[in-house]
Amino acid sequence: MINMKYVQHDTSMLVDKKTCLLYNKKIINVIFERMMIMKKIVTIQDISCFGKCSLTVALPIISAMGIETAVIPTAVLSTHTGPGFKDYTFRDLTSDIPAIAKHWKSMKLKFDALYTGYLGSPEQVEIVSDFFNDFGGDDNVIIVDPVLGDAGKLYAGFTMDFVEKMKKLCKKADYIIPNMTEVSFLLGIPYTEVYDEAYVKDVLRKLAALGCKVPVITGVHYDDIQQGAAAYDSEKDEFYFSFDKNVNYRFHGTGDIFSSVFTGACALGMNLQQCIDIAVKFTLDCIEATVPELDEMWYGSCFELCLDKLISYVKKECL
Ligand code: PXL
Repeated sequence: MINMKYVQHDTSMLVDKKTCLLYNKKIINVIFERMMIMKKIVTIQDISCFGKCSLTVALPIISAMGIETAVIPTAVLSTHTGPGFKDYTFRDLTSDIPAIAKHWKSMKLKFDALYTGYLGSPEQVEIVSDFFNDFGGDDNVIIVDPVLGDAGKLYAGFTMDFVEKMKKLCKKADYIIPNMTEVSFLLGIPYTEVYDEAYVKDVLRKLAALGCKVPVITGVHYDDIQQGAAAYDSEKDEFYFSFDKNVNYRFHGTGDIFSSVFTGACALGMNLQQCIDIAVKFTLDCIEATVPELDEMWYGSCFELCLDKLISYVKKECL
């Protein structure tokens, strides 16, 4: 692109009109090819104006992976709802979603992946379900991060009615990405921090029985040494695991980081093992970058400092 601009502006005196037109044609072709090969994701989740999670995490991460990111903000909050913030504002954007979908349908927009995160109300989950009907298909994937809670508890404002709606949404997904708390709510089983591989395999099968093709559990750890993700491809009846160092702190927004990288990797055509490997590796990078800044851990992790690493991982896998 830089060379092309150079030809157009700086050396216009040196090349004749015909050559210039030829170059322009080449430029247009390159731009067109680039547009054709560029993957496109739509992510549907809230925008928390302060506190790093949901859209403020998904957008930079997916963009850094070289993927176009369209967004449907589900709500605008002054901060996220996690411990540490109180009296946050919440503007519900549920009624905007059908209008956005209608406009996009009229333009016949297509996406390589539909990716949902935090949804604000049971009604919103139903509207997102309609969106999946309109924009999902054989040529794209649906990825649901069933954001419900953490550390054994539901996030503020969520009820069991909301959990039931989220369970139904999971049915429509190719991939769901719950943490262990969300697993317990989705399956209606007690939350536990002590489990083994057999337990993880058992709950993965039960999650697949909800109707999704591939459940992926995040934050899996059998000890203090390793932490990672476990997945089950129900069509192949195969399990996949990816573990790295266990850094024993809880950081807000790491689930959103994992899901965004996983979604990007999936859209780029990586296989399931590659998808969980890159998501585990980058999430650990972000956690390690935040450890020296422990003040930040309750509102978000320093993922910004690691985006260069993510770009290099993607280049390594995709070039
Ligand atoms: O990180 C998940 C998340 C997303 N959005 C909002 C949240 C949370 C978790 O607390 O409150 C608004």
